[in-house]
Amino acid sequence: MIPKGIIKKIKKKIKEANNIALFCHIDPDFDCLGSMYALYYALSNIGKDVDMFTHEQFSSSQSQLLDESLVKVGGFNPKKYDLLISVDTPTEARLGQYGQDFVKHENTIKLDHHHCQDGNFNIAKISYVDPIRSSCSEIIYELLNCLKIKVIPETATMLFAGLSSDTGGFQTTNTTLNSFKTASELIQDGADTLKANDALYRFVTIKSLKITKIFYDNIEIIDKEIAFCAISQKELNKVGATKKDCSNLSNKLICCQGANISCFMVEKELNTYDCSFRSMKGYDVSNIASFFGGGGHKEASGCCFHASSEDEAKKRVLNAIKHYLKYKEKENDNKQ
Ligand SMILES: [Mn+2]
Repeated sequence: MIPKGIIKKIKKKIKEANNIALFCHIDPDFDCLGSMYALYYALSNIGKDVDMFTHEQFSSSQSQLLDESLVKVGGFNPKKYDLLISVDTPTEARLGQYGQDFVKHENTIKLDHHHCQDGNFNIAKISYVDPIRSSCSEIIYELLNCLKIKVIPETATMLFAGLSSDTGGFQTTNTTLNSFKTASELIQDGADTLKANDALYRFVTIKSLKITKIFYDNIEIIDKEIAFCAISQKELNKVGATKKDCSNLSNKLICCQGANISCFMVEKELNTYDCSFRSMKGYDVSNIASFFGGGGHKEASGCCFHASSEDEAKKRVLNAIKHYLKYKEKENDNKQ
């Protein structure tokens, strides 16, 4: 439950604001985009002037669900807005090019569900962060209800997509009774689940199918419990794909039998390696990601780092995972 004091503060800020700017994290996923679009539709519907800011072009599945013409990339003028709201974004760094302006602005609200470990996460004047929530979309839904702002069908569809995406289709361990309850209420509010599911799970481009083949070929199981897969720039280029065409693959990697931790490493630019970690219940991969300056959740986290070669990157990341598993083993021994 969002505390009444916070609701009251947010209500006042929204009431007083005419021009509102919304922000999401770099490398945007469906939860942050869904949360941002949901707020956009809801606040526009009550007569506010709202602009959304993002960082890059959408992936093909994102542009299938979201009206890309509604977002701006760059060109943000903080003086134009009397309220800034960030969603699903723990730190200033994750706000990318908007981070500095956001932190300096006098009226800011942060709504998030990331557990903060490192970095400057005290970025807004008013903050509501609940790491127990499956998704930021779940928080936005409760907030709109508490603020008595009508959840119109467009808003409901966006929140359903965010909720479904961050719970891996209501399957990951962060899925709670409240996630299902929220989903059912969103459907009552008119969420177009078919449209959301098509974009999230059914729609696939030829190039992402081709990169999926390479993904399966490259999977290795290390020490019986680490599922690892690397895809190089060369391999991406061969099928005309980018990192964005790989976005769902790390969820498949953790499904390998016996795997407790998975790491999907994509060379997104030359010598720049993007790692996406997943874990089974009881393991915390946000530890490993934060070692490389990244972060996220216990079961899903990510980081990006430079290395002189794929071999070096692989070595470093596997060392970190093995180190964590050893520590985990010791911790278990101590408990017994
Ligand atoms: Mn999220």
